[in-house]
Formats: sequence, C-alpha cells, structure tokens
Amino acid sequence: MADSTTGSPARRALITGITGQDGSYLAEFLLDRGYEVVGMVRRSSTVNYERIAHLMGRIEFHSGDLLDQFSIVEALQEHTPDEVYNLAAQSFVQTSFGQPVLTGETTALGVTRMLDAVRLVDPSIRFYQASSSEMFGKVHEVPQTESTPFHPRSPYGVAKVYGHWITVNYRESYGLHACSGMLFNHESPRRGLEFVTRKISHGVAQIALGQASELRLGNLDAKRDWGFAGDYVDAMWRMLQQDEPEDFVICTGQTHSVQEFCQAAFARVGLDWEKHVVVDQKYYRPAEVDLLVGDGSQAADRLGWRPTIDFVQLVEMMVDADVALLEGRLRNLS
Ligand code: NAP
Ligand code: G4F
Repeated sequence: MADSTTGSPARRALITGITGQDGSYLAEFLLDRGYEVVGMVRRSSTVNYERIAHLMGRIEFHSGDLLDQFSIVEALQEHTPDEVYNLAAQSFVQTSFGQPVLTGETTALGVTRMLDAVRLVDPSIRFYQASSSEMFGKVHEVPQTESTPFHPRSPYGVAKVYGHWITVNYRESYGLHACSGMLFNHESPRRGLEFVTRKISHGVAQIALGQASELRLGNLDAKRDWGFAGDYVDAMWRMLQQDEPEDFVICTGQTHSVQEFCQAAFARVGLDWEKHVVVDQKYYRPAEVDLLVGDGSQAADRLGWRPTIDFVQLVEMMVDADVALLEGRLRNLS
C-alpha cells in the first residue's frame, strides 16, 4: 500500500515482542508514521493482546518464537520488512535467576537467530536490538556512557551482553545496518505488574481504594534512571534512521531510589508510604544492581532525542492510571 502523504510505498516494520510494553508503544508510534506493522507473536493458551487491543485491525500478525529459527526466517520471507525491532526477551531479572537457561536461549541466542535470519533472507533490513542498562550492572563509572565497560549481575544481564555483542559482530562481519539501544529502565501504565514501578503504582491504587493495606517489596535502596516508555520507542526509531548504524545509551540522566518512588507514589493519593510498605527478603536478588544513571548526551547530539516526561510526572501518570483502572474508569491499558 502507498503512503497517502508521499505517494511512495509504505515502509514495513516487523516487531518481535509486540505484546509487551515497548512493543505496544512502538507499534503505535510506527503506525502514526505511516508504517505497515507486522507483529511476531508466540502461541499461548489464552490471548494476551491487552496492550495492543486498540490497534487490532491495523497490525498484521505472524506466529513465531525466538526459540524457533524457521519461524523467524519465514516471518522475514513472508512480510519483507524494511526494519526489524527485536524487542522480544525473557525480560524479568528476578526470573532469570530461576530460569537462567531459558533466559539465555531467548534473550541471548534468540538475537543470533534473528540476525542470522536477516543475513540470509535480506541483509539490507535495518535491525534494532533491545540492549539494556543491566549490562552495566556493578557499574565501573558514574554516569554510564556508550563506552562504560559491562559487568552484568544476573543471567538476564549476561544474556543481554551476549545479544549486544552479537549485534556488533554481525554489523562488523556482514555489514548489516544493525544497532543496539542501551536503554535504561522505562516504565508506563502498561508495564508488567511484576516490575517494581508498576507493582508500587498498582499496590498504591489498591491501598487507596481500600482493597489492600500493605505493599511487600525488596531492596528499597536500589537506584534507577527511570523514564517513560513512550519516549524511548522514538529513540529506537531514530537509531534506525541514521545513515550509519551506531549504538546509543538512552536515559534521563536522573536517578532515584525505589524508596523515593514509593514516597512519590503514596504522596499522589495522600498517603504515607512508611505506614504501608513492608520489606520482604523474598524480593531480594542473589546479586543486585545498586545504581544506574546514564549519560544521554550522544543520543541528544546525534539523534536529537531527549526525554519529555520527568520522574514525578511518570510516577503520577502510573498511579493515576492504576486508580482509574481499579475504579473501572479505564477498560484496558491502551
Ligand atoms: P516485556 O513487556 O516483558 O515484553 C517482552 C515481550 O517478549 C513480550 O511480547 C513477550 O511475549 C515476548 N517474548 C518473550 N519470550 C519470547 C519468545 N521466546 N519468542 C517470542 N516472543 C517472546 O518487555 P518490555 O519492557 O517491553 O521490553 C522490551 C525489550 O527491551 C526486552 O528485550 C527487554 O529486555 C528490553 N529492555 C527493557 C527495558 C525496560 O525498562 N522496559 C530496558 C532495557 C531493555 P508474551 O506477551 O507472549 O509473553
Ligand atoms: O523493576 P525491576 O524488576 O527492574 P530491573 O531489575 O531494573 O530491570 C528492568 O530494567 C532493565 C533496564 O535496566 C531491563 F533491562 C529489564 O528488562 C527490566 O525492564 O527492579 C528494579 C529494582 C531492583 O533493584 C530490585 O531489586 O527494584 C528493586 N526491587 C525492590 N523491591 C524490586 C522489588 N523489584 C521488583 N521487581 N519487585 C520488588 O518487590
């Protein structure tokens, strides 16, 4: 189909992980820019399209899995995308300690499967890899930049380091336009309930509405550079529009502790966090990432990308959305 504004054929993007938080924002972003969007989805026993329910009819789907090479090759052959965004992963750090092999198969080797499919089917496809600030782990410098050495602290972080380097390797070996976004934590009302920000915003909403009285959390001292997912998918797209592929740190440059997140979230509904938060050792990790804060100056200079939502706005957006959801004022997360 042609783009009605330019008359040229619409560009086509394949997104893996389209049912996830980032996949849903990226699909929206690309559709708004006139792209044809294909989402790779894996089979499950129940439909889990909650985050993209509002985009149904505008996205094509291809059944596939990062664990299955042939399904990836077939997705590229059938849909002939110009751009591929590899967002699929086992993305929860805590789970990676319990399922390290599955995490490695998906989050590490899955990237090689994607890159090999691109190389074999059409090496002119532009490829984005969802790398992570978890690769910096036990940080060697503050703030973290594109040249900060990696020191991952979880099987997830280790798998992301592999995914990052195999992307660099395929770029250098085969000349692919492949790049890697080293994204710091980004959140939204569509964030999975197990991640700490959404666990807090949802817990606060439950407490505010009298549906719960306490919120059990782990390490309150960990610090993260938290941004808004809707902003971060714009950075992914900008990376693939560069003439030369390059890797970028994407962040806000501000860091806050889990405790500060709690404080701001409870304050939004007029409550004192100390009366409701209970520290539970169950949520501590075998090895922790204590402090993440990025330096996003390269992305600002070369991509013209800057975050638009600050920490307090993010916390308030998430708490307000969860209160509305639990009150029945929001039907879904879109
Ligand atoms: P998410 O909400 O957990 O979504 C993960 C997606 O991957 C889901 O669509 C999931 O499908 C899919 N998936 C998992 N295993 C798969 C497999 N074997 N084959 C195909 N699809 C599979 O994650 P997110 O927050 O959107 O993050 C997107 C990507 O960015 C991930 O790679 C994550 O590691 C990375 N990242 C995230 C952040 C962040 O702060 N959000 C920061 C840096 C990097 P189902 O719906 O079927 O489970
Ligand atoms: O929200 P989290 O689970 O996110 P984490 O581990 O930073 O990972 C997220 O960001 C990465 C980017 O740096 C992504 F690559 C990754 O896919 C994911 O999106 O935990 C944040 C911090 C941790 O230090 C954790 O120990 O919060 C601390 N925390 C304290 N109590 C908790 C809890 N985390 C969770 N999930 N649940 C708790 O009850």
